[in-house]
Order: sequence, then C-alpha cells, then structure tokens
Amino acid sequence: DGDSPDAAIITKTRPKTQRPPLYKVMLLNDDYTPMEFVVHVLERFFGMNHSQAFEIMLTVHKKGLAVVGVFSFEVAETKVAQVMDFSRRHQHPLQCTMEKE
Ligand code: TYC
Repeated sequence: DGDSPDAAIITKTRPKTQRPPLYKVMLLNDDYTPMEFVVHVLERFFGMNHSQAFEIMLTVHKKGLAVVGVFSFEVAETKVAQVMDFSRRHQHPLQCTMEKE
C-alpha cells in the first residue's frame, strides 16, 4: 500500500584488507662514528647509492636520526642486527633501531 519503502538496502561489504604491519628502521646520530662509515653502512645494508647514502647520513648528523627504510618485522629485525653487529665489530657506537609504523 505504499507505506513500506522498498528502497534497496546496500549491503555490499568492504572487507578490511589485512596488511602486515611495517616497521621503520632508524639510524641515530652520535659524536664518534665516522661519516664515511655511516655512508658505507647505508650502501651495504640498505642498497643506497653513494649520493643517497651521503644525503641520509647528513640528515642523521643534523637532525639526530632518520628513517632509512620501512620493512616487514623480520626484514627490519635483520637490518638492525646486521648494522649493530657490523658497527660493534668495527668498534663504532652507531645505533640502529626499529619502530612500528
Ligand atoms: N655525527 C657523526 C660525526 O660527526 C657522523 C654520524 C652520522 C654518526 C650519522 C652517526 O648515524 C650517524 N662523525
């Protein structure tokens, strides 16, 4: 009789896409690690070319820290361990940490 509106109810769902959490890997500044060593670390473990690596190293030097890459948990953890191990073996105090994005 016209008193129940028959407008279609939109029930289409938009399932939440599950993305794995990402982790920022950061390098911290210190007063002792040589600039060239940091540049080398960025080239070796983060696949940067020399000028990218130099630029990021200077950002860390001036700002105190910088994000050097964003990775899955496992990859981030490996990068941090590699940088920490490499720095320690060369007796530099360079610190590398990760943080959930
Ligand atoms: N501050 C260091 C120096 O003057 C250079 C440096 C840059 C150290 C970046 C650590 O993550 C770092 N020799």
